[in-house]
Amino acid sequence: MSTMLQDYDHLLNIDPLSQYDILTTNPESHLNALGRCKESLNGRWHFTVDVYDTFLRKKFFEERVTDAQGRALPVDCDFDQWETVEVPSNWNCQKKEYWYFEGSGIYTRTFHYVPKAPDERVILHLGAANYGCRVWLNTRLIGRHTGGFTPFSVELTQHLKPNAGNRLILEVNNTRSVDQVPSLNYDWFNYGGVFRSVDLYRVPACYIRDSYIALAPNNRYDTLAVEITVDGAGSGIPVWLEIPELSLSVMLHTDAFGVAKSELTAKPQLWSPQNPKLYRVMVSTEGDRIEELVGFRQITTLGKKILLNGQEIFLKGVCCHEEIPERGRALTPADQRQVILQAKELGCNIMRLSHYPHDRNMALLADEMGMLLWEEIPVYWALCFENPTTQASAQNQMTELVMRDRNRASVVLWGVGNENPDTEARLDFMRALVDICKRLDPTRLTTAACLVDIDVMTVRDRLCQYIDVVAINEYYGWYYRDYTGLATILENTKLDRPLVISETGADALSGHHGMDEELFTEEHQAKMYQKQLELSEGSIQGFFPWILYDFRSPIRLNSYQQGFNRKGLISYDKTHRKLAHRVIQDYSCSVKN
Ligand code: GCB
Repeated sequence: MSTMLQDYDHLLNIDPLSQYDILTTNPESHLNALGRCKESLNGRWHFTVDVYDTFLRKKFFEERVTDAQGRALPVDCDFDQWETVEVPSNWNCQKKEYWYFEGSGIYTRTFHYVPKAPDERVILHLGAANYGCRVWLNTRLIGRHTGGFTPFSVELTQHLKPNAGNRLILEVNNTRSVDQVPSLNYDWFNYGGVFRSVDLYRVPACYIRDSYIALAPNNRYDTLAVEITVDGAGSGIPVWLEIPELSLSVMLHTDAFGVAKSELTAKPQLWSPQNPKLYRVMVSTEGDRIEELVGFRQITTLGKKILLNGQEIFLKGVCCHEEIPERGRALTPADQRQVILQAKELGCNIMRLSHYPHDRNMALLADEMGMLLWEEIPVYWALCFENPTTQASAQNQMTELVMRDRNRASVVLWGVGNENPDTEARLDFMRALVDICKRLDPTRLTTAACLVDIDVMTVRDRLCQYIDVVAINEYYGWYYRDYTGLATILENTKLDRPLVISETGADALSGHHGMDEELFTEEHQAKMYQKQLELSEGSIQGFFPWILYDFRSPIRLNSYQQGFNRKGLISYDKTHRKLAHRVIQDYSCSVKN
């Protein structure tokens, strides 16, 4: 009878799924310090889409193998007979039938666990799963995460079976919902699934969970601020930090919270796009050791100027989504390198990784290749700003992003939002995000793409006073045909801090030519950029064309678009450079930094 009730739960007006919402992971307790050995769980996983959430309703994760009569149970589920898909990947790209699927997908695999040390802890780390993810190990629900683009980790130790097969199940759900971040409506494709790496880390009982090192924000360039968090430690545990090239080798001690903090004298060569100098930084405790490459630089503002290492810099930017034909958001390191190279070819010194956190490797590559980054979370258009669930999700995502990338010299801007209407609730919401950035990372600037108030033709978003760099998205020459509006806005906007154009653009179908007043031609797009650059010259501290590549967007429905936003300077397949590409290239060459 009780099994029957599960099938009729909707008649009883209860939500049997809500019981799976209780476990959440604390964003500040994730394993962030990854510069150590890992065991990859990438590869083929058994997979099914689960349209009615039957897996949860019928508790298939309990994996009862036989009943009293010896029958194989559950009757309707047989993990090992499911098809297999590649992890990481977006399920939309795995099979034609899954292209528009929004709902739950279940991934499962087993792995053999052989302990290597008596006190070892095992941590599962996921690069990203869009949007919600629940994790089961050997029939137990052990973790839950929301937010489709940031990493999270779950400790497996307590529930692992040594010297035996262990079953891992990930239930990932990409259903759009009004209280999420992003919400129901946005201008990109909602790829679902586990699309970044899944790894196991073996760590000792006391392990280095996080290590944060940067030039102290004092404008002197001779002090490094370090903060190392040791999980499982009390006070007085020794922690060593070494930077051989700076002849730096110090021993610190943890406080009662397991945190070792200090300021150290050192004068590193400064990182910049022209000289992306990285230092090998080693952190160790008695039983643990991590190593990563870190660059040191200062990013500050002075009045309207943006300063990199004390020198004024104009941000020659470009925006970019994370997408590759046929594979959705599952870019390989070679794809990522190509993206940065193509931004460099355009003459950029900064990329806006819009509108959500891109893969962690982008920032590692940008560090190595000398590209500045603006990173952001999908606080995009209208959200339920007054809703505590939405607030918690945005704060989680912001925390996870900052924690993930605060050692990356390339990252100079944290973006807290994009085109959000100025209301009281939204202002509080955004201020909380700015506070998180400043608390976790006082060394970088904050920004947001603000709305222009077209009634009074100026930027008067109240958020401007809380962010370091004000950014505006404006589409004069496209959504507004008359360019003069741009000149008026720039003239009317009186700010005491830097202003950048964080987006502007026009759709052009790759290879479609015509007169420069004809919409959707490459000529029109090129002309639009010429006008924009002319009109904004001298009034801004940065310019970010929207966008490097065409991208998929189900809200773009005319005959030129057909499911794509065509504002790319380069075609969707990343091969054809449109005419506007040359305009931006020439412009970038002409701006000297
Ligand atoms: C915007 C949005 C961006 C869109 C773009 C457009 O303002 O921030 O996500 O894709 O405009 O093409 O309309």
